[in-house]
This record gives sequence, C-alpha cells and structure tokens, in this order.
Amino acid sequence: MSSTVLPGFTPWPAADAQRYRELGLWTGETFGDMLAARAAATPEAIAVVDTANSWSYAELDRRSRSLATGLARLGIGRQDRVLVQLPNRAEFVEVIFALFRLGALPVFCLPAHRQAELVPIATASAAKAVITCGKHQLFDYAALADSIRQQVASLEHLVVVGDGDADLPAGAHDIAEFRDEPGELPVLNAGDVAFLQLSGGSTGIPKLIPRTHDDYLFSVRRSAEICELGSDSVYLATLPVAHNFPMSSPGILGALWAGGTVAMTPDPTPATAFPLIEKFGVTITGLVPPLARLWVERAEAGNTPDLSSLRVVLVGGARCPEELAERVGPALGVTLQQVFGMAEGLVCYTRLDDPTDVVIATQGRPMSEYDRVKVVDDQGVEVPPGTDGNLLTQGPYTIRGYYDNAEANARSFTADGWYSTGDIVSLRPDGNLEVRGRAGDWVNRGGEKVSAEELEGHLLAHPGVRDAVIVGTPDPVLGQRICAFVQPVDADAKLTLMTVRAFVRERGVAAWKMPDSVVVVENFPETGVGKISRKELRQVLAEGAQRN
Ligand code: AMP
Ligand code: DBH
Repeated sequence: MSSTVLPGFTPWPAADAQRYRELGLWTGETFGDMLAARAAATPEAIAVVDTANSWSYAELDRRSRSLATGLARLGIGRQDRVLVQLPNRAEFVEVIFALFRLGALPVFCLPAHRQAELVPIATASAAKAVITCGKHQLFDYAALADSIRQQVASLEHLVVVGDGDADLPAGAHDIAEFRDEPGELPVLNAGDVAFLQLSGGSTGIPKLIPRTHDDYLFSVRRSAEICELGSDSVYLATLPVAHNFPMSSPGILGALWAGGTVAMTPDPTPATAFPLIEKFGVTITGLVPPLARLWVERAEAGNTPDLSSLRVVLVGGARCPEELAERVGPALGVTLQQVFGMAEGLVCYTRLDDPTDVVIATQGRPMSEYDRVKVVDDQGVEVPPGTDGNLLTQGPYTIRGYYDNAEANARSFTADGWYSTGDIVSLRPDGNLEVRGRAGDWVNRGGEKVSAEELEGHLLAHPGVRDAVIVGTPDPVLGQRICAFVQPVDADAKLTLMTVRAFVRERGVAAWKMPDSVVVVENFPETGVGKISRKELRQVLAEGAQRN
C-alpha cells in the first residue's frame, strides 16, 4: 500500500492523526472497502433505486469495479481530478465508486453550475476529465461540458452517461464503452484524499475541499448512528446528490454504510417526490428550508400519496424558521431533525429523542464528542455561553486547509488549526447551537449561498453599471433574497430586473444567483466615516431595504 500525499493537501498534524486512529475514529477503511463489505454481507439487498433502475449491492459493486477498470483504460488513475456533474440518478453512485476505487478524485459539481462556475473549478483542480449526462430537464449537459473542455487545457476526456439516444459532442465517450470485465484495481490508503467537495459559494476562485476516506467515513458512520439508519432504511436523495448534505448527513453514503437503500428523485417537488416516497417506501430524507415549506404546505393541503413510511426529515443548509420547524413533524408525520453542517467538516444535529424545544429552536450540537467548537468575538476572545460570536471548530473530520489555496487558508484557518466557519452562532448552556447568520458577505437564498462579491463582479462587467452592491433582504419563504443596488453610468443605461438578469445569465452564471430585485440608485449612501467598507455599505443598504 503506497501513499503519496496529494500536493496542495494540508494533512492533520501527525499527532492528531495518530490519536484519531488510536481512538478508532479513523478505521483505515476506504469507500471501496465499504462497498465490497456490504456486497459480501448482503449481495441481494437493494443498494440503489431510481425511476429506471434497481441495483442490488452485488450489482452496484460489480458495476463500479467494471467502470473503474474501463476508466483506467482511458488513462484515469490515482489522484487525477474528474469533474462529476450528474443529476440524481443511480449512475451517480456507480460513477463515484468507480472513481473512488481508482484513487481518482471526483470533484462534486452541481447540476445548476454553468460556465462561470465550472471553468474556475476545472482550472483550480486541473481536472483531467468530466463525467456528465446528456440532456436533463431540457438542458444539454454534454454540450456545456464540451465547451468547458475547450476552455480548460488540462481537460482531456469527456464521458457522458448517455441514454442511448444522445448526440455526443465530437470526441466524447459514452460511458457504456467503459463497462469492462472487472480487473485488477489499486490498493489505496484510507488516509489519502478521496474527493474534492466544493464550498457553497465562491469569490471568483472556487474553494476546493479535500476529504479523505478516513475522515469522511467517520462522519458518515457517526451520522448514520445519530439518524438511526439500519438495513431497512431507505434514504431519498431529494437535494442535488453531489452536495455534502445529501451525500453524508447521513445521506446516500450513510444509507450504504448501514446496508440500507439509496433512492433518487430526479426533482425535489412534492409532485415528483411524494409518489416516489410511496413507491420506494422512503424512511428518511433531507431538505433545505424553502423545500421543507413546499412539502409541508402540500401535505397540509391533504390528498397526497401515502407518506406513512417516512420517519425522519432532516432540515438544514440554512436557518429553519421556528414557525416552519413546528409544522414539519405534524404535516409529514415524521420526527424533525435539524442539521447545521458544512462541506469543510463540522456537522451538528438535533437528536431524535431531544425535547421539542431543542428540536424547534436550535440547530443541534456537534455529532462527535471529539469535535471542538469555540465561539469568539472579533478579537478572538471566547465569549460566554448565550452570547453571539464567530464559530471556530476543529476535529477528526474538519479539514485543516482548502486544496491548493494559500490565500483562502490564511483567511479561514488559524495557526493552531481552527477552521473559522464564518458563521455567527450562540452556544446555549445545554451545548446546542443557535445559528444567527454569516459574518461574511453572503446571501443565503434558501440554502444556496451566493457571494455578494462574486455577483457584484458580474454586474460591474455590465457596460451600463458604474457600481453595484448586493445585499440579502429578508424573505418569508427563502430566508433571504438577492437585492442588487446598481448605480448606472448615465441616464441612458437601461437597467431593469429583466435586463440585468439577462446580462448575468449570458455570462453563464448559475440560475440560483440571479438577483430577485434590482434597485437603481443615483449614489450610494455615505456614512460620513470617510472610507467605508463594502461590508458596512451592504449593511446600510440592507437596513434601508428592510424599511422600504
Ligand atoms: P457550504 O459552504 O455549502 O458547505 O455551506 C455551509 C454553510 O451553510 C454553513 O457554514 C452555514 O452558514 C450554512 N448552514 C448550513 N446549515 C445551516 C443551518 N441549519 N442553519 C443555518 N445555516 C446553515
Ligand atoms: O449547507 C451545508 O453545507 C450542509 C448542511 C447540512 C452540509 O454540508 C451538511 C449538512 O453536511
């Protein structure tokens, strides 16, 4: 078993790593080992279902070995980065396990990502290949990937999960070409990086999050225990499955770890998801607050498919309003579990037997007794319980640095290894956290994080825009909506919601980042302190917008 540390990866200090191993938190098991063990134990049990497929553990194991062997023939191997952009379908699981088994690193892109996200992601990861699908919900993913390939020199291969009918771009491969007879695969080290996850937003240069088999499987096991998953659990991947929440909290990997079933819904609406809950006997799923509201409203209206198999619904990604939290359990006939997590590591849960007050009003507590959290003021001094402050954390599954990004590391990690989450929280005396909001300049639009700075950059590229400031304004459904304040270059600049959105869309930006409203201003307010930081300016505008 050879181990070459991935350049650009910041490992845990040796003493911490040794301790995590001695404590049995890091077990040395890889993702491939885990799947092989389940396939040996319960070969006939159903591992993955979607609207077209139903694969047993033996079948998933064989498929992923076969695909790994085929992709190796293409030249994909250890430490090669591979962008994966797939909707929620069974092949997602086959593809990621094939890459895990090769020691290649999937880079988890979301279906909503477009040029403006994918080019920097492919560039920063120096990706060698893209694995995507053909058309999905009327959008041509293969064409998007082809255009990315033409812009990023490192991208050699384009592989498409086709549906047999797709017109592939020139030089692209259909994944069916790589379903070889399973062959010899490398022996991997569980301490190695297994994949690159993406941080929720980006300020131009995306932040890539390296996670190892050891650290991630610890978080998956612990999550599966806390969410009480077993072999009879059916986890519905409702949110885009590449996101850290449906991947691991407890997510598809938690379900597989427990020997349960992963079910996929191609879209998260009640119209699509509810019949699938009945059909697959779904027991647990995870939702962001706006989606939870949609589900609750639909269920409260009555006359739904039979949802009685559903036992637990996790809500997280953004703060769940108490009024909504109170309705989830009764409307859906489930236990609500709040989850506050981040792809960088730390995940907090309310527990299934917590008192109602904790489940409704808090975002839970760290999943492991080995997680360390502290809440500090702007000078870095710890604040007493019950006081708002910045959340710092470290532990057995929280990274010590972003991938190959010294600048972001200097900003987000302290010299002694704490990750500064950017979240303002209050730690209750009972150990549960209440999340107040973000310290940085982010709009959290129903769980989708949008960097104010990034979106402002796009608006500033508009020839009619002199200056632009993005603020989050309160929204009863989404939590926050995106308000763009724009200062035109002259009276002729036609800046309306429609023209601004069309301009941003043309720049190839994900749809969730489109401004919800545009306010044209002659001048930006000045506070009289002379030089005013954009952060303060955003605050002034946000306060004004709330009064209006
Ligand atoms: P990401 O960078 O996409 O992994 O997003 C992680 C961030 O999402 C956290 O740092 C929080 O700001 C936010 N978040 C996740 N879950 C919750 C929650 N339950 N309540 C409030 N904010 C949350
Ligand atoms: O928002 C998140 O990133 C998130 C939310 C809930 C997450 O990464 C998680 C659980 O693991």
